Amino acid sequence: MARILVTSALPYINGVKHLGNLVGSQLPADAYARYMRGRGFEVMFICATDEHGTPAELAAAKAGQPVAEYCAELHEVQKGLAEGFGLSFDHFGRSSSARNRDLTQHFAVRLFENGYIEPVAEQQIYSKADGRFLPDRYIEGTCPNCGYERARGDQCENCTIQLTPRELVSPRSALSGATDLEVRETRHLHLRQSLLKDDIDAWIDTKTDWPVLTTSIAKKWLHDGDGLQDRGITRDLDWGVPAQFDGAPWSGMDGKVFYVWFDAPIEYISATAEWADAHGLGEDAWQRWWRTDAGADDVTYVQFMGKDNVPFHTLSFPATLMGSGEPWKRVDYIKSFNYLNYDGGQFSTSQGRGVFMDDALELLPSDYWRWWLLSHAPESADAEFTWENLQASVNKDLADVLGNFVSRVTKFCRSKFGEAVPEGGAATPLEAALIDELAGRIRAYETQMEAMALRKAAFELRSAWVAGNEYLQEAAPWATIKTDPAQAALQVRTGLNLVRLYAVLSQPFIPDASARMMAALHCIDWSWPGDADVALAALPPGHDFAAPENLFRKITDDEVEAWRTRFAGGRG
Ligand code: B3M
Ligand code: ZN
Repeated sequence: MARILVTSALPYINGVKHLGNLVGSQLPADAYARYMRGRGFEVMFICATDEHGTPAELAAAKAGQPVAEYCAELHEVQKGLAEGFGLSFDHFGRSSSARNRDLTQHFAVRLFENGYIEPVAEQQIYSKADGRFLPDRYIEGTCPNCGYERARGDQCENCTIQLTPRELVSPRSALSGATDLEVRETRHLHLRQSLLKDDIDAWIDTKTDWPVLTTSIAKKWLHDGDGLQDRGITRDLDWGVPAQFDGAPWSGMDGKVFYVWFDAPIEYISATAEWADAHGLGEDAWQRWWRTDAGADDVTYVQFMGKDNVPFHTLSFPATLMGSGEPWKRVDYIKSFNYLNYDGGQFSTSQGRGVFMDDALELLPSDYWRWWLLSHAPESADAEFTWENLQASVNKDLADVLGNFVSRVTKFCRSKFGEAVPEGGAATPLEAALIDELAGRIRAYETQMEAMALRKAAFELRSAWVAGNEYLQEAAPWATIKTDPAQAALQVRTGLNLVRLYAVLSQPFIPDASARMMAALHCIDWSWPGDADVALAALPPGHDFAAPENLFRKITDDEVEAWRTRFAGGRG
């Protein structure tokens, strides 16, 4: 049986993610993984927190915590929120794991041995007071462009101009404020990506089915300007994977760690090893997903990410894998997303603007958010979140269409036939037409899900719900029962089977509601519908159920008003 490896871009550790982050990687990856499991594929769905780099150190400093403690805490927070949103990771790892340290160092050694990593001497700012080299972001001074006094060595936050530390007027250490800075020579490891440019280019040319958003970004980086550049992959930080270690074929990297974008994608692999460790499994349990010499040739590997992450996944991570000269599985398909905007502006973590995962779960059940986000995913262009739009989707699609259908069918059955599937007469052209329509919708839904076209898939799913409502409206068992009880019974039986069908189909989008529908039906048969008519016979006459409470509630105008006001200010 075919196997599918799904990875979501790793959420950065420095705080709770907003809904724009969620819909750009983790959530669509989850819908896809759930769908593929539903279709019977063996799926490995991997995510992790991305924990290294200056933003982690700075966030920890701001929180007044040691960075390791901060990361451990935020990992648990993010893990809890992922569970709250029903994200069905097989493993949610940590890029700070021992597995990732070892594997990152392993790749670096292999790349060095193959000539793709070399130590390069650089001039860098050293702070005597701090006793260390300072990364660009750790140097502050006056912006030569706008005069802002707290510009950073990489950028001025005030006028956004890109800077180098040496351009700052009166530079000082952001750590200690020390001004006795001097330029010293130091060595860094460089990844010689330029040597792999043609290989990467040729590899991307084989990916003719990739979205244009993905390939155009990759091609731009490969060909614009000077083309693919060699990159420094070490930094002067304490927190990260140490660049000097036992068995390292170089010296002089003491006090340095690998650049966060070097080790983060390696964590996709390491997290799968962490999964094996967590389940007491051996090396081949994870290697069969990742090593083509251990069977990973059979694996289809799909990555989900926001468009800003594409260069790292199309160029530098493949360069790491290729340059190792080892048989690592490379990505087969990259699904990338545009941005979700918030009420006329951008979601912003630094400004606390928009709705964050914890806020969202406090307001409404996760299915409501999942449905809105996935059915409005920023696929072909940026998308916009508004409270009215959320309200309209939830109230119409979930409450009026799906929820109302489930409620009408189950409650009508209970009042007329009791809480068991009634026997009923023979199918009429009305049922035949329903089956026809559903068959088309189901196949279209499959096509869209397989293409990871979430908006279109959501449309087909909703259309399938609508078809059931229209059937019920036309069949009108509440009228039929007065003249032809057997016919009414058939209509109700069809309706109850539709509930099961909807539970199975909807599970990638609204897993909690699906589970409640199945629980109400006392059904554990999640098998995917092959033929629509067979699927509508899954619950046989006599099968008992219990009419569920309302599946969804409506969002009121007052709530919309209150939430808009509450979230206007940012979260401080
Ligand atoms: N952590 C994405 C970000 O926070 C970055 C993804 C890493 S994927 C290997 O924008
Ligand atoms: Zn400035």
